[in-house]
Amino acid sequence: MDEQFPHKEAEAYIALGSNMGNREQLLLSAISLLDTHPDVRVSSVSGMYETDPVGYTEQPPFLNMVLAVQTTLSPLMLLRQLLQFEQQLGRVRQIRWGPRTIDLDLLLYDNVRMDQEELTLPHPRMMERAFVLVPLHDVLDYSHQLQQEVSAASRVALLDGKEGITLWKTINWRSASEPFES
Ligand code: X6L
Ligand code: MG
Ligand code: MG
Repeated sequence: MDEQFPHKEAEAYIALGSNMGNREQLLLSAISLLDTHPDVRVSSVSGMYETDPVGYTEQPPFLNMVLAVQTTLSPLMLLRQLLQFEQQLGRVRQIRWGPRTIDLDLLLYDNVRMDQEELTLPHPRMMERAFVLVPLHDVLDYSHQLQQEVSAASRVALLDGKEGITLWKTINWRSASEPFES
């Protein structure tokens, strides 16, 4: 057993998006920041998808992906850590729904349901966003109660074809971060 955390470890899913600067490097930096945090371990990484912008469409295409993480942080502490990492990676909030170096959204935290001003779980709009559902489908734990719903919705989104989502590349996070067997 390789138990980094002794107890109260939760599984959370985080959506990443970037459409400014070196998008791929920004996503990789965000993964690295998360995995380096003592109370977070990145357990699974989706494909990296290039996606047409939605909401505000007059902006460059995004790279989007989703991570599964194991964490001992509470949902609110995890959210605040994500916002701090956004700052660290140069996020400046200008136009609503506008271009950003990095966006880190907390989608799911175990089976927690909460509706507070600071945080709503599950993410209230994730089921409508193919750029979230398709990568989430890559990493979602099959034991999760939402899996069937996400699976169906992402299949619809992909078959639909009009969503503008293409696989950009696949990265092997574990082998990239642990290149040598010892
Ligand atoms: C009508 C009104 C239809 C608003 C859609 C959808 C607004 C998504 C905002 C909407 C609406 C959002 C990303 C993005 C944004 C991203 C891609 C948002 C916030 N973030 N497009 N647009 N990837 N492809 O990460 O999600 S802005
Ligand atoms: Mg977002
Ligand atoms: Mg956000």
